[in-house]
Parts: sequence; structure tokens; C-alpha cells
Amino acid sequence: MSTCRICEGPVKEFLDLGRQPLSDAFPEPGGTEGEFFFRLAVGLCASCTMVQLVEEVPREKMFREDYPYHSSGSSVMRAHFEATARRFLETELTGPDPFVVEIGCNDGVMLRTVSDAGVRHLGVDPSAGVAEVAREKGVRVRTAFFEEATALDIAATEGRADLVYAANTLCHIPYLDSIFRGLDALLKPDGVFVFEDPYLGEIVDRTSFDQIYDEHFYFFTARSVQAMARGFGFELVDVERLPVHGGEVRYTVARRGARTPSDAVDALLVEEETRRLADPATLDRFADAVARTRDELVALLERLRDEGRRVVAYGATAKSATVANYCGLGPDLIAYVTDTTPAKQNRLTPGSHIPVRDPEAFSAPYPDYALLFAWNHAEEIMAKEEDFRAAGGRWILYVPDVHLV
Ligand code: DWN
Ligand code: SAH
Ligand code: ZN
Repeated sequence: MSTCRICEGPVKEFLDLGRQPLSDAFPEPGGTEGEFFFRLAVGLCASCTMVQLVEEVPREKMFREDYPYHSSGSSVMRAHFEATARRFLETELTGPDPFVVEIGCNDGVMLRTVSDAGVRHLGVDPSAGVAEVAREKGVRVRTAFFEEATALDIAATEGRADLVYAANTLCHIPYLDSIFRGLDALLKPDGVFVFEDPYLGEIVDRTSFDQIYDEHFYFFTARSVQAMARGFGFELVDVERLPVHGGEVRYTVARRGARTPSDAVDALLVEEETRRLADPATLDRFADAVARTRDELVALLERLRDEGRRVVAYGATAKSATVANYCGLGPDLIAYVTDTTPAKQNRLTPGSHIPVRDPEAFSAPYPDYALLFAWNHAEEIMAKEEDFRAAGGRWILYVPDVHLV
């Protein structure tokens, strides 16, 4: 039994996904000796209900100079973050000389719109390569891990913030006690902290177990976020469901008593209670469903191989490291993975060592089947790759279950 990173309560493991690599470290062909592995397992805190990894990977191993993920690689995500920025400009950032800080700004996908509007902002991201790309877009960035010390320094040098925002980043940070002490120092008295991350309710509904990998340490719910916020002197005041990345929730947290919680908070809490989202039995059923998906996916891929079909994968996502390593997928079952990210191309997938090829490889010639690792971008990708299906190709999906499209 491990100890909860939030409340020190007992954490009971409910799913073991085995030995896993760093999900965003793509070795060069012939350069696989030094790969780092850890045990990927998830548990539920019996006390505060926070779902979390049982083992923590050192942050410097994951978020480095050459961190390959660029948020702007999807047109749907670019539109999502532009709309998010515009909403903030009309709501939280309307006072005199407003100031917004983004934790994990990556390549500036959200802050570029804030910068273009001439509003004072600062991104914080430890991955120097993507931070530099943000700077090229006119975004101000500090290459650093956001934590208490960083927040104190920002508050001292730039003043306090009206809004702190984090997308797909807070769930990456085990040390949330330090983050909340930092927020307390950095936010104005009525400032808010807004963050959005994959929602445990969706992960359970869709058996999207590939949301579990080294970088995703926490799997939030309204209940666990409410408990966490209270524990740190804050309060959950709003929730909003988002369709991106397979289903997320955007949480708004304020200082206790500073804002009136919306009806949406209660509604989501009641929904979670009714469906028993934090019950050990619910999570045990999820673990059974994960094993079934693995068995069905492996059976399908082995049958296609035995029939001589040509199968590739689409999108060398961080998520796919979990699928490939948990299911034992290698180059014998998947000829290559195609991906638009130059830093991933001509390298191998982490742990599973499937070659990564550029998008041109996909149509030259089209394969018989394509396993959609980037299933969260299905609409965008299927629209772009219409010719693949027109040529007789079929998509293989494993979310919410194994099926062909
Ligand atoms: O939380 C995280 C999310 C936001 O991004 C990070 N920990 C890491 C990363 O996770 P991911 O790699 O699973 O994210 P995506 O957005 O599902 O990755 C999509 C991948 O597919 C990228 O490598 C780009 C590629 N891609 C492509 O080849 N063609 C994407 C699109 C839209 C395309 O058309
Ligand atoms: N916000 C973007 C990026 C998500 S990827 C989006 O939604 O697409 C997660 C990002 O968090 C990476 O760029 C990583 O470098 C950054 N990150 C990880 N730990 C961090 C920390 N402690 N402080 C700030 N950024 C962090
Ligand atoms: Zn706990």
C-alpha cells in the first residue's frame, strides 16, 4: 500500500499496467540500451478518493530540452485554446492591467492569443525546446518547473495574477502541495486558478486506459478536486465538461469564500456519487475491462498478421506507449507508426521499438489497416485521411472497445 500524495491517506492499487518506458522518449534506431523503465500502476486513496500513480518518475526525465510534444500539432486543439484565451480575455482579464500566468504553456498554443491582444502574461514550462517555439510566437516564457519557489519569484518580480491557468499539466505534477502554496502567493485575493485535465469518469466510461502513463500522475474527479482544494485553503467553484482529448473537465478554484460555487459543481458531485465513481468495485470493473480490451486487440492484430494484412499505426502519442507495452505490440504486428512530429520521426516508439515514419509514408502505399493511436483526434484525422478509406483501408479503434471503422 502506498501513501496519497495529497492527503497521506492509504492508496489501494487497482490496476497494474506493467513495466513501462518514458512515454515521450523516442530512442534512435540502435540506441535503445539506456531506456528507462518503471512500474505503471494506479491506485485510489481511501481517504480523499484521489486516483494516482503508485510510482513517481523523476520530473527531469520527462520534461527536458527535447520534450517532443507540440500542442499546436492539431487544428482542433489550436481552435480550442484560441477560444479559451478569448473567453478569459472577456471574463477574468477585464480589469486594469490584468496579468495571467500559464503553467505548462508548451509551444504557446493558448498564450499566443493573449499576447496578440496585448495582455500581460507569463508562461512557465521546463521543456526548453517547446518554450523556445512559444517565444518565437511573441509569448513570454520562463523555462522552469512551476512550484512554490517559482510562484514566489513571479509574484515578487511581476506582481500578482488575476488568473493562473493549466491545461493538461496539473495532472502531470505530483507535488501539488507546493503548487497550491505557490498559488496562494501568486493569485490576487479574488484571482482564480483554472485547470483542465482528462476526467476519470470518461476514462472509466470509455475504458481509455491509455490516458494512464508516466506523465499523467493524477486522474481527477469533482469530488477529489473539491477535497484537494479544501485541504489547501481553496474551494472548487465551477466545473465544465470539455470534449477534447477524449473527455476532460475544466475546474475553477478560488480562495475559500471568495466566489459562490456554481450549480454545475453540485450536479457533477451528485452524478459521481450516483454512479459510484470512487467505489473500489467500479475501479475493479474498469481494470477487468482494460484486460478485455488488451486480449481483443492482440487477438485482432495477430489474426490480421496471420492473414498477411499490412497493419500500421497512426499517431505516436504518449498514450500509445501504454497500449504498445501493455499489449506487447512490436514491429511484428505493426509495421510502423506515422506521425507529423519531426522530433519523433525516424526514431522508435518507447519500449516497443516500432519505427516512426513521416505522414508521406502512410499513402505510399496505403496499408490495409491503421490502428488509430491518436483516437482523441479521430474526427480531424479521419477527415484529413478520407482517401485511405476510399482506397479500401480500415481504421482499428480500441476506445471505447475494439472495433473497425
Ligand atoms: O497530456 C499530454 C497531452 C496534452 O499531450 C501530454 N502528457 C503529452 C501529449 O499526449 P499525447 O502524445 O497522447 O497527445 P496527442 O495530442 O493525442 O498526440 C497526438 C500525436 O499524433 C502527436 O504526436 C501528433 C500526431 N498527429 C498526427 O500525426 N497527425 C496528430 C494529428 C492531429 C495528426 O493529424
Ligand atoms: N498546455 C499544453 C501542454 C500540455 S503537455 C496543452 O494542453 O497542450 C504538458 C506540459 O507541461 C509540457 O509542456 C511540460 O513541459 C509541462 N510541465 C510539466 N511539469 C511542469 C511544471 N511543474 N511546471 C510547468 N510546466 C510543466
Ligand atoms: Zn488522499
